[in-house]
Amino acid sequence: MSTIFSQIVEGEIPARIVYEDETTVAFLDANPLAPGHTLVIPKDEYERLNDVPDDIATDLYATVHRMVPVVEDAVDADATTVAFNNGEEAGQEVPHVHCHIVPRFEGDGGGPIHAVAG
Ligand code: DGP
Repeated sequence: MSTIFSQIVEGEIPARIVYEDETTVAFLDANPLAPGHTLVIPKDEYERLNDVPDDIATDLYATVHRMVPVVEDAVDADATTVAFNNGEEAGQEVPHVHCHIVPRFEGDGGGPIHAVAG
């Protein structure tokens, strides 16, 4: 049974995709903590960061690095919280590695962990 994020990669369920290349995809979070909240995933299914091969980890970071300024500019954010919930006990709900890019605004009141504590 493939994850909900694999179904997005396959186009089986809709998502607001904002970037895609050979190995990674970025799309808007369906339950955003702030406007513009974006997720970056590897197209292949890995449950945790620990499972991701080096070359895909490099691609994943490259997409995160590329998307951070795009997301900030899109919603005129002051900053971003960029984080992985890596494992169930850390709050990971979807078992397909994903990086949260959460736009942050002056005075938004969310601490660094609170911002991704779904
Ligand atoms: P985490 O708790 O770190 O596993 O975050 C999972 C995130 O995934 C959560 O912020 C909501 C988001 N999400 C869950 N299902 C869907 C979906 O079907 N589509 C989209 N775009 N986002 C989803």
